Amino acid sequence: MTRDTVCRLCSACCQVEVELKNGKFISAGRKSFLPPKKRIPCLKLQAAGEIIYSPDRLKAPLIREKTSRRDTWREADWEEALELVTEKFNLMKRRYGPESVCWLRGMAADWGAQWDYPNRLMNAFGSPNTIGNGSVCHVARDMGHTYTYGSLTVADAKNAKCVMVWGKNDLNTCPPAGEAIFHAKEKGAKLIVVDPIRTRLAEMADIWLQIKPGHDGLLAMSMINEIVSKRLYDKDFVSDFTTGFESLKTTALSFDTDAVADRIWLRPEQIREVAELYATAKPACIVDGNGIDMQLHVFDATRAICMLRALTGNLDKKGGDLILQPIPMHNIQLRKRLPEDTIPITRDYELFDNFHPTWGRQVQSCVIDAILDEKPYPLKMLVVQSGNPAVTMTDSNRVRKAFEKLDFLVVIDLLMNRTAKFAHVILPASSCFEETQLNRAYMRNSPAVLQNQVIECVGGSMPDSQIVFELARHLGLEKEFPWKTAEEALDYHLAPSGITVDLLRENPNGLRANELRYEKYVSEGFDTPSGKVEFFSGRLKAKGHPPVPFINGPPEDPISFSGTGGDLDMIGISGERTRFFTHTQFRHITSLRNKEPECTVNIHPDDAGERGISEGDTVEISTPRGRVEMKAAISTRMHRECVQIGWGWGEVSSGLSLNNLTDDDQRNPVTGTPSNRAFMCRLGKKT
Ligand SMILES: Nc1nc2c(c(=O)[nH]1)N[C@H]1C(S)=C(S)[C@@H](COP(=O)(O)OP(=O)(O)OC[C@H]3O[C@@H](n4cnc5c(=O)[nH]c(N)nc54)[C@H](O)[C@@H]3O)O[C@H]1N2
Ligand SMILES: Nc1nc2c(c(=O)[nH]1)N[C@H]1C(S)=C(S)[C@@H](COP(=O)(O)OP(=O)(O)OC[C@H]3O[C@@H](n4cnc5c(=O)[nH]c(N)nc54)[C@H](O)[C@@H]3O)O[C@H]1N2
Ligand code: SF4
Ligand SMILES: [Mo]
Repeated sequence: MTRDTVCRLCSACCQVEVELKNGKFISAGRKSFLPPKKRIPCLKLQAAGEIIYSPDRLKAPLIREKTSRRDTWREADWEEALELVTEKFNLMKRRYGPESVCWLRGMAADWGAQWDYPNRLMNAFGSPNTIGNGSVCHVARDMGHTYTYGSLTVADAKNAKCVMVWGKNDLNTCPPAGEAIFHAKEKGAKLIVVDPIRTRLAEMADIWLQIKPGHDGLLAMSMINEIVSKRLYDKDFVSDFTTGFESLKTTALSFDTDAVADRIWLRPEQIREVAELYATAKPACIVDGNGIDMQLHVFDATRAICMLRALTGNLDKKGGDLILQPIPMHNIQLRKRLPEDTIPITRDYELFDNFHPTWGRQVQSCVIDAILDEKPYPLKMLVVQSGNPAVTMTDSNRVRKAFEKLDFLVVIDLLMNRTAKFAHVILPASSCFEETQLNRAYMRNSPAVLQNQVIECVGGSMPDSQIVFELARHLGLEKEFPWKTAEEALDYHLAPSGITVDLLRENPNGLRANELRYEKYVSEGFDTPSGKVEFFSGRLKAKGHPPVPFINGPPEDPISFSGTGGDLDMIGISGERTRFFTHTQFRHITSLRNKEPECTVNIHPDDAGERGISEGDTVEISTPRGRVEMKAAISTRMHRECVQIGWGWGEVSSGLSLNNLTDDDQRNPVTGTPSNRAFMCRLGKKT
């Protein structure tokens, strides 16, 4: 028997068909518009059975017990565990106020319905502190898009004549998008890749820009300079649909291409060639990604890239970058329930907190600030859901100190991960094949496709939605959570669209609430205060932020620990992501681990030679925040003076945790983003 659903083993949210036997998951295949031979295989999906039925899955809630000699874990039933969590919620509320309780979200349960439920619960409970990890993932980029033209765009690579891939590696991280790029290339589209690493996509590219990490804003501004100076921009679009062109032009002129090229490890003629190709091959799209997300300049760099889309008239055109067409849904977060004067822990990032009606609060570093520095007030209790922040948050030492200081920590996860080891209660969640939900990818853009429960919950686990609903009932919030099932909740959520869960099940390949339309801005304008694309933003100016990206000219070095001097002479980066794992997940899955048994650091042969490092040697990498030790892999995929450090291995051993090295002091002033992916470091052979 086969069933359709959406895989959520990573955030690509692929549509899949699952093979079942006697109610058990046997295998799954990804749907694709390409014939089977041309598809990009997903090894994680091939290992889904092993992941679902892993003996490491938690089978019952666990409660920490203190004995005179050590802490142990005891299995409990759901009722007892939820009672205990409820008692602590209420205790904190009485002692310190409801805002002392915070819900911290990782990426694994998705940002759609599964993000709305805890927001609703916490708002109804009285705490504004439901915090996601969007400051280090794509939400900061989403804000850059939204502030420029009112919406995130998606690249229509399949129909493009030129695809510019900027800090994204879809062959590993999003196979459906990777296949669209393959298809376009086969039909003759030009491919430009901007990436410090020679990825497989970079090898396929017509032009590969091996940019200095963290410097993408400079490249975008000098491309704007080239396009404006050579009058390659779309004059009609600029005059009819944009504001602030003259201010952008003046700013861009200070990004002299020769000077920029010199700073970012490129040749001036490469920048000129790319600017010309991108501006003249129509339609062209830009696929932007996580390579830009963890940069200190993420907001301005993203805005500058968005402005390239607008200048060239590629917005909302077939083969260009499409403005989203979300399905109409209720906003169920109950944010307005909080008193007007409620202060969230993210209060310094007010614009980011409010740029979108449902993204909510996403500056995760503020959680650690509030626990350690007790500002704006102390956080005493944390619920961590579907994340492993002990490994994935910036500056692991600081995170560890914060977790040790908490009065109470609840973790909702499939496994006993490194974060759960700090917890007082662990609640076992079900995997994506065991629950029904609607993912953000399918809420924010049509068609809507259902993630459909295809097997019973494994062991004593419970789907994330049910855990939130049950906790809400224990907290006396049944009025806000009248739903018994995910289906009931989704039907309410979806009501404005006329779509129901039953209809979605009848249409497993998705339902559109509205037909696909291009150039919607002609009749509707853009969803910005001026109704136009804003090269100059009055909203930003009013709050003291640069109204035009990089309005003060080329910025100082944006990599953390720059200027510290001494022997911090290498740039450490985390990227590209591997095909076999999702962040810290799946290292316990034998078939995947066999493909990549250990963590390595890629080093250019010249840098290795200078330090007497050979292939397989153990090397030490350190920064003022901490150190890691791992095996050296010598490779020309890297630029000189740059090392690529394996990502996500901190789950296996804390000595392999890349975030031992990262800095959380310097952050983007709008989005609170630290420079997680690029930092100065020392490299040496372990003696
Ligand atoms: N230095 C540096 N830092 C980074 C990054 C980087 O590249 N470099 N990347 C950043 C990015 S983009 C992101 S998104 C974050 C990722 O950070 P996290 O979200 O913390 O990452 P994961 O390791 O994927 O942790 C997911 C956890 O959720 C559990 N899980 C899986 N499925 C479910 C489910 O359905 N329900 C529940 N309750 N739990 C589930 C898994 O077992 C795992 O323990 O890290 C960020 N941090
Ligand atoms: N297999 C797998 N798939 C995943 C994930 C996973 O962990 N594993 N995680 C999921 C999540 S949460 C996310 S956010 C997405 C991310 O998906 P992508 O956006 O594709 O993320 P990465 O592969 O981390 O980075 C993309 C590229 O950016 C490059 N890069 C690094 N630094 C820079 C820089 O300074 N400038 C530029 N221009 N490029 C740079 C990297 O070398 C890499 O090739 O993937 C999702 N899918
Ligand atoms: S890429 Fe991610 S979402 Fe898609 S099938 Fe593979 S693991 Fe699942
Ligand atoms: Mo992410």
